[in-house]
Amino acid sequence: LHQNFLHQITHNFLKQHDDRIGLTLEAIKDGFLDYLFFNRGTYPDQATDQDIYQALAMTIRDRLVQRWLHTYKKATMEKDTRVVIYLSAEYLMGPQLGHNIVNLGVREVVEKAMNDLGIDLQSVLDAEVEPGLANGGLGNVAASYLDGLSSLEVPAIGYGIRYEFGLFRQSFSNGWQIEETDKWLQFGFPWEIQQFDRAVEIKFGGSTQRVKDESGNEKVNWIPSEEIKGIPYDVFVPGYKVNTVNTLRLWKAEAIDSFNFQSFNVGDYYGAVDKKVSSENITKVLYPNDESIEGKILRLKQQYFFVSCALQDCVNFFLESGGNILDFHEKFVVQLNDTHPTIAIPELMRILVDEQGVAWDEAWHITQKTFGYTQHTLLPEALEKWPVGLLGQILPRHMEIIYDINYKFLNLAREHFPNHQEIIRTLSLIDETGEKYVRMANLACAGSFSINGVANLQTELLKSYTLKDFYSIFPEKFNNKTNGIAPRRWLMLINNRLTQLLDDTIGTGWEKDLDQLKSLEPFAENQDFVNKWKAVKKEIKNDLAQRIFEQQRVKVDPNSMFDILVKRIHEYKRQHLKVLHIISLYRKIKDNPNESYVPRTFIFGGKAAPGYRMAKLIIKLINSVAEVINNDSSINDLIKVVFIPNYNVRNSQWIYPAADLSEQISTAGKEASGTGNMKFSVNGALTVGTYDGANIEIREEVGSDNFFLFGLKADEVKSLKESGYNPYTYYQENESLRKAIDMINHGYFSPNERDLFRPLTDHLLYYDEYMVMADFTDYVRAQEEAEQLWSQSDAWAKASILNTARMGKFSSDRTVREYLRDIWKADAVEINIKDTLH
Ligand code: T68
Repeated sequence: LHQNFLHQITHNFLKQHDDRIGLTLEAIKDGFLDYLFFNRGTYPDQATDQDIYQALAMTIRDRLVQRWLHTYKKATMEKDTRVVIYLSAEYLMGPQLGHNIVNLGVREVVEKAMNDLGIDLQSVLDAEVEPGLANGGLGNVAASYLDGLSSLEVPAIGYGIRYEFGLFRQSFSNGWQIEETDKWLQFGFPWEIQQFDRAVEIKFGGSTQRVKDESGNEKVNWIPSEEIKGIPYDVFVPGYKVNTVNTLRLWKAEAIDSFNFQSFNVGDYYGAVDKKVSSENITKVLYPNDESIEGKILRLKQQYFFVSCALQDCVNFFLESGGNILDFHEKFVVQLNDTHPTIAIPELMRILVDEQGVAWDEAWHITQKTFGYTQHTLLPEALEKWPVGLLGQILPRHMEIIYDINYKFLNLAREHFPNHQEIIRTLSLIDETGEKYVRMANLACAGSFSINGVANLQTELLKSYTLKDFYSIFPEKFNNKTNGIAPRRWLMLINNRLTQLLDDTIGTGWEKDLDQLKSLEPFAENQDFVNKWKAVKKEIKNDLAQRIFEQQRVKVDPNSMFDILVKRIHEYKRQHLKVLHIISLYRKIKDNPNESYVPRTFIFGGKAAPGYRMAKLIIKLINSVAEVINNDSSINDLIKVVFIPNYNVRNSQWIYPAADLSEQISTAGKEASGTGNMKFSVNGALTVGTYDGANIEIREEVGSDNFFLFGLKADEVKSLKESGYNPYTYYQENESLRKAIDMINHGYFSPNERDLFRPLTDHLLYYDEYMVMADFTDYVRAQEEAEQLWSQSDAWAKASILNTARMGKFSSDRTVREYLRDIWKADAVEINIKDTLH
């Protein structure tokens, strides 16, 4: 019966094939009007922006369903197809409509379809509320690697959490950051499909019990105190102009109905409702801290929740497809995006040993062959650890397993380091220096076959400091995978003007093979092309200037140098170094009004973690400085300062293409890689940056003439610190630095509250952990170098062209290929959409 039914719908389906999923102008128009009428219940002339967006989104989604179904089937129903599993607590997906239109290769036809109906495509794209499922860079790489895997036609599934509230929305009140809930789901998210039949159950708490099975072997039972359900929602991840559409499967927590009934029967209605609410809390909100951890029970529950959902899902479909559990690691490779999903290691052990009856040593072998671990940080405070008591209370069985892993691991470590008790203590999965903690990075290193950093310098620093002892035991596990960015989103989609110019000049093909941009190099010498380049840049800057005026009523001059610093606000990223530079420039202009200056627009964007006081004070300082400078008529609009609120993917898409100068000014040895640096440079911005993270590799590629380097190197930072760093001496010795700090301290930017910024300036003068003071002089020198080049506008344009031309290395396709070659070892699988439905 089932087969007949399938044939029937297949037949009907193919009959209507072109109407429903065709990519012609007519098919897209029809699909759109159909959705507008039947799904949104409206006519084109009465439709709201949201109606139009939703109808077009559904029309595009229709074109992905068949491709997705077939890719999904290959990945899950064929036991021999190797699948890359990506586990990440965050995905920075960005707006989906424009991206999916680009990847389907239908940008022009959709634009025409909309035009024919009197609709401007850009305004439709603007109506999308982007999914707020990430803090920043770490989520961005997760999203771009899924895009890369799809584009390279490799079957993959990303697993994550469907946070109901994403990263908070930022606004300013009197210059201070205000956080509001991000209700990104309130109009519905047209790109997801709920898969109720693949729900799984997740346990928490309770205790364990040793029992004997039928054959007399001891086995462990976990008797939980709480059980909830995980419901998957699938988001499509189409590759660029290929049939592969991979799956991002996000999990939502729900209560198990039976719990409610039990309480209801004894009359405790409110108790039952409480239970339901508290289970659903698990996936309510994304924790807004990047680069630091909050030891919240709910966060640990989130981590375990999605990881257990993911592994159960994989085990289920592998066994359903006839796979043998002992081959788990042949079917899957599971990449851990930082330590957040590391509880997957004991969870897989639990599933294998307790549920599948695999012997411990064999299970450990499978586990170690399954996981790869990516490390994204160099900050000690970002290394996750969980109190043993808390972990044992939420996950009693996992705590036992971690102890067992540790026991065996430390025996191995002792063979490498006999009589080195100190080293054994640092290697231990348990930190026993005070309150006991589980060190998640150590667990990740012990339980995976690959450990990688995200840029050369970071990987080297991991090997020689952070994970030094692991490196001496397992040198073969360590490797570097320098981050990359998705060229389809970060160049094609966001910079249509430049894309047209590139296509007209070097032809297409570079979108899938970014190294082809190299053929742009000779055009840097061609005056005609240089003029076109400048004209395009000017138009893009006009667009941004207009947006800034509409949003903030600040007039900025598109002919000025757009000098941009956008990223999370953090002391190590040193937004305050930039502010000191701006203040000193402002002072200089006021003191010497008759000299000539390069007109500049300083643009900031970025959110501060809500509990990070210093970062919030930095935001207030930037806004206060902007207020004073923008309203000072004596400086003739020579400089302007703008802080664009609520920096997110959508806003960033306007910002990157418009930049002349990209600020990448972290203290050397602190930024693991950075990816914003790549987005700027590929769009033709020059970088002023420290010798840190991927800046080093960008400079190597684009050439030192086309990059303004400054500041201490990582080893110099370290030795200066060791030799006793005294920031106050820089204040004494550098007049313009002193004047800038004095202006802040004298209340120039906070006349009603002179001491407002004292905590910040005191910190700089007497502590300055991130060496802002030490790098100031050289930073100003690099800025002056940038101004000199800017004054020769053709030379600047040439350097800008060479930046774009030489950024091929930083395509995420290159990074994904390296992961595939060295770690994932999975092949491309062609998805043939004609035959599979039969
Ligand atoms: C970033 N890390 C690195 N973390 O800072 C950046 N952390 O250098 C690198 O380019 C990027 O990862 C990609 O490799 C983050 O973005 C987080 O967002 C984060 C979130 C929660 C907890 C800890």
